[in-house]
Amino acid sequence: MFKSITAAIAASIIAAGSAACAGQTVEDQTVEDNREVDAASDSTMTADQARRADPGETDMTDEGPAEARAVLMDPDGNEVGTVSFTQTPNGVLIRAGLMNVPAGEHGFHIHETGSCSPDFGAAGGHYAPRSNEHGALVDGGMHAGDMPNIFVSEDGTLVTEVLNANISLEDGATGTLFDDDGSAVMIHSGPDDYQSQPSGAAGDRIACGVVERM
Ligand SMILES: [Cu+2]
Repeated sequence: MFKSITAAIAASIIAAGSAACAGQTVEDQTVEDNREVDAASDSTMTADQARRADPGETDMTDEGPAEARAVLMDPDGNEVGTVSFTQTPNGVLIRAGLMNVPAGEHGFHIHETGSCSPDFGAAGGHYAPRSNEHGALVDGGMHAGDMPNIFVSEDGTLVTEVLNANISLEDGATGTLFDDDGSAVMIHSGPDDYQSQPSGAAGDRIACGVVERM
């Protein structure tokens, strides 16, 4: 926020200068610019929230990763898409862009270990740092890594977003994807039923990607 106020003040100085050149009164310009500064002061965002809400500034900080990415591979080693993660004040926004995935409904999870080799079993179970049960339909649920099913088009593509409020990209946070052994994204052959233990009876693991800091 300090930066935006500073920018507003700097803009006011420049604008005042050019207004004077253009023959307008400097006084008029100053009233208008004061309004800008007031508007910035009225904001209830904390400086930290403001920084995170602005992707342009997020990359300039050194307070931990705000973005991450996983490249998904099928069991034959072919790339089938990318999943990107962006920290927000309300959770992690996840965007998946897929291709060459079988059409239909698929379970889509964060798994507990950041490994997809020698096979996708290396990713372990669902990421569950709070030891919840599996599934949104279950009392005592759900795993932090549980997310809604995805629906892939007939042509094998999908672009979708989901906000996961139970995970974080921040070091040391409960639910961080960057714990000691990392995390992986998984797509299953069938849908998650949101209640079967321990993983929603979603079938085989058909795509896996290790979550990596950006
Ligand atoms: Cu899974």
